[in-house]
Amino acid sequence: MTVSRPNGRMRHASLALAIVLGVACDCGPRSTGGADATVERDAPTTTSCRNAADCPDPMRQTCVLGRCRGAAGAPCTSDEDCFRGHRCAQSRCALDATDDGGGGEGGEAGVACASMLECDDGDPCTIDQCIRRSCVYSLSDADGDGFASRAMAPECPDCADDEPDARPGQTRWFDRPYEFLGMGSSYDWNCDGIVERRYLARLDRCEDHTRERCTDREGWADPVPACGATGRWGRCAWSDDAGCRLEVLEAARVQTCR
Ligand SMILES: [Ca+2]
Ligand SMILES: [Ca+2]
Repeated sequence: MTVSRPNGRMRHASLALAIVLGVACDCGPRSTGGADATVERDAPTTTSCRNAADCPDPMRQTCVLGRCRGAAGAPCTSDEDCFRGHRCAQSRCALDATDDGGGGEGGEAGVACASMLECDDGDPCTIDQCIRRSCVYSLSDADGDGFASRAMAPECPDCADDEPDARPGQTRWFDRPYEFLGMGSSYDWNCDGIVERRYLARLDRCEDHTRERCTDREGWADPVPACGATGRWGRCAWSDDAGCRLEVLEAARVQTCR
């Protein structure tokens, strides 16, 4: 993922918006300069950018995925040119009265402002906006699970902000990995940095056991499978005729992880 770094606040806002939009931020250049540096020929309604300084109104706009998007008062040709919670009306972004303004749950207003550049709560896990002349700070939580995306900063807890089941404290076990932003997959569903397998017990060779050691403790008859893989699950069982033998309880148990 490539993120241009015009300055701290603009970069913060760009990345935050990319996360809110549920896409990876690739704010790299789309054009090399000259007369076409700010407007794409084949998409005249889209203002392209490398950072907020390329946008017509950098006080109200920031660069998200190579496109200028803005707050209330910023120039626009469609809703796509405006922040979440805003609509494009008469070529200017305006707050959408039917929306909560993009603050969402946990949004807080207070400090007076003229632009989003004046709003910074110092928390890397929040999106800082200037709405109706007040700073609004809202958690960068695109999937709505109550945890901010780790893509914002390492201290933000959500390891996959486009997958609500992947979150800190997740107690369920999964037989499939989640994908994150097209960069790979993981079974770390509880975001603790460790992939934990649920079933670890292994059986020794049942045939080697005496009657006393031929317990009915259950376990894998094969090497402990990787996450999502299957193996034979069973126990050692005694019979006077055959001695200690493997009794397969499940021919293809799935290993689950988190
Ligand atoms: Ca989240
Ligand atoms: Ca884990």
